[in-house]
Formats: sequence, C-alpha cells, structure tokens
Amino acid sequence: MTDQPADINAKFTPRVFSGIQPSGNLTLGNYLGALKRFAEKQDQGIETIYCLVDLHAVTVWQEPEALKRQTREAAAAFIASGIDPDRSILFNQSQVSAHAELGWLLNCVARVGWMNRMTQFKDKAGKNAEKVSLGLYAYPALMAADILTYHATMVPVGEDQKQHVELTRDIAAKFNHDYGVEFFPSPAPLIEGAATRVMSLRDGSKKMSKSDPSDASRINLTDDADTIAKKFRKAVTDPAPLPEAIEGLEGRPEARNLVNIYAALAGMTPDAVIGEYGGQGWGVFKPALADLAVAKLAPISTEMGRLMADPAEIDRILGKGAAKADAIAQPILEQTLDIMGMIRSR
Ligand code: AQP
Repeated sequence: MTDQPADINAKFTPRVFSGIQPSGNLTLGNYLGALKRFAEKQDQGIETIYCLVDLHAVTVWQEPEALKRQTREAAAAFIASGIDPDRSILFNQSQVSAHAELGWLLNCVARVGWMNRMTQFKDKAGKNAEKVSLGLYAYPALMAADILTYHATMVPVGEDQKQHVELTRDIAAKFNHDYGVEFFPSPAPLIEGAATRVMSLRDGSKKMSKSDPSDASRINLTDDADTIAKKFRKAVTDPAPLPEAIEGLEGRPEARNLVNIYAALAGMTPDAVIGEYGGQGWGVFKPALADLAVAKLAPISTEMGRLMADPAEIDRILGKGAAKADAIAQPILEQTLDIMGMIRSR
C-alpha cells in the first residue's frame, strides 16, 4: 500500500470521530471500549463528532420500530455517559447524506482483496457468506467515509475495530495517491485503557457483544442492580483464586477479563487491582466487582430512563447535531467530487 507522508495529519485540524451501531442494547463493552473514552476526549477540549451509525445497523435486518427505539436509546446512553450535545456533535448517520455518497465513492477506491481480509466480516458472516447482505461486506468502506467526510484525525475505538481504521488509512492513502492530492488525513485509531476488548461473561475467548444470543454473556447499560450482580456472580471463571502477580493471569482469559473490567471501571491499572485482590477467591472478587459496576452504571441507566421519557427531545438533539455535522461533511464531499472530475453545475 502507498504510504501517506508522515506529517500528513499536521495539515488538518485535530478532530475526533467515532460511532456506535444502534443495533441493540448497548453493553458494558461499548461503554468501556467506546462511550467512556468518547466523553474523555470531549473533556480534553478536542473537537468531537459522535454518530449513531444506523446505515451500518441495517446491514443486518432491523425491525423499523425497534431501530428507532434503539437509536434513541443509544443517543440517551451517549448523553448519560457524559457526551454533551452542546460540546460534541451527536447525530444519527442517515440524517447526513454525505456518509452514503462518500461511501459509494470510496467503494470505488477500496479493493475487493482488502475487503476479503476483514476479520469482522468473516466473524459476522460465518458459514453464511453467500446469504448475508452486500452492505455487510461493503461496511468498512462506509466506515471509511464516516471518518473521512469529517477529515477526522483520531478515531477512539475498541480493539475489534482496529482493522477497519487501518483500512480507512489505506483507502485515504490510495485516494490521495491516485488523484495526486493530500486531501484526506491518515486517521489514527485510539485504542487505550484497560478494557479495549471486554470479553463475554460466558466465554472468555469471545468479545462481549450486543448481538450475542445469550443475554447472560453481557452487561447491558439498562440492566438493574440485581441483574448486574447475578450476571457477574454467574460469570464463567476457572476455580483458582486471583494470582498474587499480574503474570499469573497468563492463560486465564476469564480471570483477566474480570480484572480488566474492574480496572477500567475503577480507573485503576490491572496491576493495582491484583495488588488489592491478589490471592482472593471469586466469592470476594465477584461481589466487589458487581458493587463497583452498579455504582458506576446505575446513574447512567437512571439518566437514560429520564431521557427516554421524552423521545421528541432526543430527536431534536439528533436533528440539531445532524445540521452541524452536515455543515462540515458536505463541503468535504463536494471537494471530493471535484477532485474526481464530477461536473458540479447546479
Ligand atoms: N466488547 C467490547 N470491548 C471493547 N469495546 C467494544 N466495542 C464493542 N464491543 C466492545 C466498541 O464499541 C464501539 C461500537 O461498536 P459497534 O456497536 O459499532 O459494533 P461492534 O464493534 O460490532 O459492537 P457489538 O456490540 O459487537 O455490536 P454488534 O453485536 O451489533 O455487532 C466500537 O468502538 C467497538 O470497538
């Protein structure tokens, strides 16, 4: 792949973009891997643009009324997690048409061979690859458009999205190379903290996911205190107590996962968690983890409930955010069309 000049991003205003699919209940994985970090970026005073990627959600079937509810609920989760719609731009993707339009243009830049290497498509399509939507296959080119239509330079994501952000860099580099321009930046994936990959509570080799058929595999942001405590109590672990040193978590994915979750929720390092709980059994650690999770998540679910009581207000916030997003995205789309030689005479 053609590389971009090392200093390409210096030409662009530092800008964060990220998104979440409104494809179900948001999970603790979405919170720790994404939402919590989105709020931190906003609070660092960087320009932040956050999107409910409904065009991505429909790459698998969504019941229309459920999609609306999930989109509002995801917006409520963003706000309840600290995203302030006056300081960040918060909107749903389908209200800004530049995403879909640039998505098409970037479909024509991306190569089929690159798409074939995307592990998330292989995971999601499984043995069913002939029957899934074409959109699911093209998803990474739309994600590249989501990021590049804002000339975003930073993309906070969980570990599972790293490959997609790298593909975005490849698409940007190929576009710049093919047209002899330095038009698109080379967005950096920001994958930080103790919980960049929160695992399923039922299987330490699988990512915690909102679309996992087992509700016991995840903590939903809307779960009540009893449900959270029960899910952690029943979380699959090996029988050994927590090790005395962090190296002792080697080969113990379930134990490592629970330690990482504790660390991310408490704002500690996994080392410090082991310093506090090393040698303790699950009978001590799981209730402590459940208490911590309830303390951190209860205010979020209460606030989500309050916001969800007024769906019209959520729609108004998303509409206002979409207008602000459009004002950035549309000129970048139009410049892209110019660069590619499309006549603009209307
Ligand atoms: N388990 C996780 N640990 C850390 N980060 C995670 N993210 C998702 N799951 C975890 C991060 O959340 C952001 C939004 O992800 P998404 O909803 O757009 O899609 P996804 O990555 O495919 O998440 P899910 O929950 O698995 O959704 P479904 O089940 O609908 O496919 C991303 O930054 C992601 O890294």
